[in-house]
Amino acid sequence: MDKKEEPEGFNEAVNKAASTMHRFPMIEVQGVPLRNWIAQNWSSVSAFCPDPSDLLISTYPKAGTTWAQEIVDLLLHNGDTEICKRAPTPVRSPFLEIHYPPPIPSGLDLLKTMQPPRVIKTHLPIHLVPKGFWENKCKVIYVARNAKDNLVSYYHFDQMNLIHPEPGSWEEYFHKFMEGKLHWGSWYDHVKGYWKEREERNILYIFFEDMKENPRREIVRIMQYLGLLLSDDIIDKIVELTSFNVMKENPMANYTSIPKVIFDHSVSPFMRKGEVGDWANYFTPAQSQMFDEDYARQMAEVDIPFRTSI
Ligand code: PPS
Repeated sequence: MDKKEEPEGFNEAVNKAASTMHRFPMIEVQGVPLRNWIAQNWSSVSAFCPDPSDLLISTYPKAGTTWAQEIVDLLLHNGDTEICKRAPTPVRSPFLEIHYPPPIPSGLDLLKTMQPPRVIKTHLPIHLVPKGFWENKCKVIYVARNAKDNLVSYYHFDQMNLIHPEPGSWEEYFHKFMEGKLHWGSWYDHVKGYWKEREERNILYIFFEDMKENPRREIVRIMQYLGLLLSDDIIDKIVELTSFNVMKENPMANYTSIPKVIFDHSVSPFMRKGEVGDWANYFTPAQSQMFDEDYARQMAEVDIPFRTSI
């Protein structure tokens, strides 16, 4: 790995601060629960001003962020495997709002060391995205995943992510999801917020299920949105390199580089299953019915074509 692109002492700082790491509480920012460290640094996140050439990849957590980040990095580097293994995902494509106890570097610290154009990740709902992204007309890719699979994936993640609040039982988590009481708030508000603004703000809105069904088609959509034109062979190569099985084995894309005091992959791997329809292994028929009724209420004002199977 190019020394310059290693996280600026990130792992060392986390390991030194290991005894202070725990499941941090959340504090609401404009009605959205965020980690206390993010909330306490909110003014600097909100003031971040991107370059017009910066690209934002936005998602509700566990909707396919890492997948989209890998696709974009490969597209921007013409499918060059070596370049795309220069650093782990969060270093190649920093996480805008992320903050930890100091002196662990934040996403903003990392962004300051990089020259535009940068590929920036966020989980912020649209109303919390720093206004500079809109003023500078940055491109924004939004990936959405059907609520049931998103919930199941987030449930497993909150078990292995040791700095997120305790997930509790499946039943408890199921209710917290519907009530928007998880990190980054309501899935329903998140997907609706970007959906309503997608035309006005030139947001490329894509679905996890479409990416699974026909990854090539969706990669081409992303390529076109970015104004790139790659050869068919390179596109085929990117389809292969961003398949679940290849990314799961790629240490620069599977989050195994993150210290164990944060991510414990022995509890549940970050690259867990990568499927559509896994929810059916967790939802009881009664939960599914309750969820569907609540979903119909919360999503009544929009018609977003989510699919829970393909
Ligand atoms: S995070 O923490 O919010 O950035 O997580 P995120 O990357 O959004 O979501 C992780 C889930 O995406 C799955 N994933 C993939 N699925 C299919 N193909 C590829 N290439 C791929 N890469 C990541 C990952 O396995 C998580 O979903 P689950 O259902 O838990 O397996």
